[in-house]
Amino acid sequence: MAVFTDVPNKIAFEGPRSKNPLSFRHYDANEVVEGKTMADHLRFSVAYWHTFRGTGSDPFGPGTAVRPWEGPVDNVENAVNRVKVAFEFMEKLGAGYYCFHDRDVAPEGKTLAESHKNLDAVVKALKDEQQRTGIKLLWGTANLFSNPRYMHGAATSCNADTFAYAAAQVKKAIEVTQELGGENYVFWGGREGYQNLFNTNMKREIDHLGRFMHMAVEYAKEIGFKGQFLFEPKPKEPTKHQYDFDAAACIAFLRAYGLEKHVKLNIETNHATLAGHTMMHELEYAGMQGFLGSIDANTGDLLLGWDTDQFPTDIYLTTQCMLVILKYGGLAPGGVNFDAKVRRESFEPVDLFHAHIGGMDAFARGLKIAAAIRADGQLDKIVQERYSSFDSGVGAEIESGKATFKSLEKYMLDKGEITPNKSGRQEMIENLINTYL
Ligand code: XLS
Ligand code: NI
Ligand code: NI
Repeated sequence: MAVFTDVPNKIAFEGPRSKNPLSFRHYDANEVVEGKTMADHLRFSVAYWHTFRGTGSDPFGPGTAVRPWEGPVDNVENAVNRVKVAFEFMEKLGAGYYCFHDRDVAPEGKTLAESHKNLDAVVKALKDEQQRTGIKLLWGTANLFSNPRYMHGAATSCNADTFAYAAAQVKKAIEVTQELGGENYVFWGGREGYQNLFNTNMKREIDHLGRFMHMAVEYAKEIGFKGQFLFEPKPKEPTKHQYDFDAAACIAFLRAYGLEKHVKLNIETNHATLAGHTMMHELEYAGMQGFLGSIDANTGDLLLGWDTDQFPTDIYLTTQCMLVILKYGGLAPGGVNFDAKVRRESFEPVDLFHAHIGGMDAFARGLKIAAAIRADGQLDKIVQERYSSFDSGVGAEIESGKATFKSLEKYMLDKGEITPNKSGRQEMIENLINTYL
């Protein structure tokens, strides 16, 4: 049963002057930028949870979304039917990848064994559709936050049985990710944090999280799962404080627990802004430390204080993202996953197309603009010049480790005063960036 009958079989690239809202104006999958196709740079992925399971509910009311593929009961038969709808959507859109949590694709059973069985049945359907369409799994993950058993968290729960249940669930999720050829596996903390420090043993909880991730790494090795593990920073929501606060906190955690060789980061825009950072900051921080793995592309509403998960349409934002991503050599085996949902008022199925088309076009423009900035080289030159005092003389001695406090004191006593500072030229640089937009 085809669902998106009012949408053409393929969303086509029609160029910037197109008046057709169901076309790409900028995303041309085969266009080559810096020696690679746009499709290979961007590796767009659809988030199963938002796009096929999102209802538009919010704390003030139930869902509004019209989703003809959601039957009255959530059973395996319906889940398998939904798989066909999902692949119809992704095929028409021309996204090469998708991502899911175990519980997005298959209903939870009454027992763990039943849940495993449900998942296996749906994974079979996913595999068939992957083979039919060539669409691939960017990453899999486990939902360790919706079921009431995870009220205190999963790997950081105060209840050892909850830890055990989460471990069993992640074991299975890694297995199905491997079965589907998933290129990555994501840990997002869900409820791994605290509401109140008076009842929390933070040291024990974070130690448990470290142990949990080691078990995952060990199991992956045991079964030969070659995908990249990713850790997704988020500072708060639903908890007051999440242990995976931001890129810096996640990297410190991975290093402290000896996981730095096995896990990279999945950086999400709205999580960056919740942490009081920009997405560019988070990408740069992860990139400079060698931890840039993948991104969850969305955006928040800066007037609202929560994870609104909107589709990214701001070209300034996508330009900043692509500048940093190109600088660090791209995202593969990661990609650009739209961890984003349509607004509650955009309740029709076709709105899902408008949303993804907008996000893909915004990233295509960001990619082209970033490539133009890099080709022009002015920005690079400004930054290089800004630090040029470290290229030779005393600066080079500082960087190479040759200089000491003693040698620098002698140098300054001889010299007397510093070489005059130069302007940071921030406004001029901001004007320069605008000339490429
Ligand atoms: C929630 C997270 C979540 C992860 C996957 O805020 O972004 O969707 O990406 O568990
Ligand atoms: Ni996310
Ligand atoms: Ni999020």
